[in-house]
Amino acid sequence: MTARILYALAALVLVSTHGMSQSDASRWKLVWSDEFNAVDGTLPDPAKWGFDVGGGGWGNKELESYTSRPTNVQQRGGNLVITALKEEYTGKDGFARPYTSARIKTKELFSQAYGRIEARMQLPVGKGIWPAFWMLGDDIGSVGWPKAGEIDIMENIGEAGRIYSTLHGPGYSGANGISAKYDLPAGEVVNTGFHVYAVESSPNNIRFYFDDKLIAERTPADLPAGAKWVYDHPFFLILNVAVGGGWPGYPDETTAFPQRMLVDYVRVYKPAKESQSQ
Ligand SMILES: [Ca+2]
Repeated sequence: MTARILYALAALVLVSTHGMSQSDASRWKLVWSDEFNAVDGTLPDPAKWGFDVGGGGWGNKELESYTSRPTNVQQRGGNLVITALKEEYTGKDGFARPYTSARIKTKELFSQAYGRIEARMQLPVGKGIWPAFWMLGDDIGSVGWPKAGEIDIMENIGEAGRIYSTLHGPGYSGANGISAKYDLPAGEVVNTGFHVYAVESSPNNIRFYFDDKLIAERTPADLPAGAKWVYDHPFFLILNVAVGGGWPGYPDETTAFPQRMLVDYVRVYKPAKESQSQ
């Protein structure tokens, strides 16, 4: 066996350990990605990501001010690093808030309906620390929230062995979102290594994955009677680490700072054959 063949086999093994099996890989065609491999200290690529900045709670009674400073968000060591800091910071609104962090989005830069969206991440875990990888319908500017739809691929609220995947839409938003709680296999945690968090969607079907494990499959039958399925249009991507909020609660003396979310990559796929049934 030549070295080249050995190398090719090793590469296949590596691909298969990153959350997508080889049979899955043949089903999907990569259409957008950010590998976050730029020079250490650089901000996210402005051609791919914009910032949400400021405070005010973001509708969730959060405590942080989001900034676009490298101290809160930068590429380093091949990862995007979002860092939540305990520091008093006064934003443009003139209010001093006790924490800073970052929230980036592909709004007006990239959105897609259907396909597979995945991120390989190591999460921060602590009381009141709320990392998330999620999507909003790109018609939010015209129809508003929650009519635009929200797909929360991964949220963590301070439990190292547990994540949530949730749909929000009209009539089932906020605390009434259609949520799935996923407990990791015994002994596994989200904050000491990388895992792949993914969603696969097709008309009237959304499936959430942790590594290669199915967390939940959603269809219009899962919604409250008469509620509208609002996921058959393009969505943009969001990555953030919130500090505090009505759902996760608030930092206490057990919460260490800084808290860092590491994102090795975000990749978006379409079906390899557009006509292929999902
Ligand atoms: Ca990377």
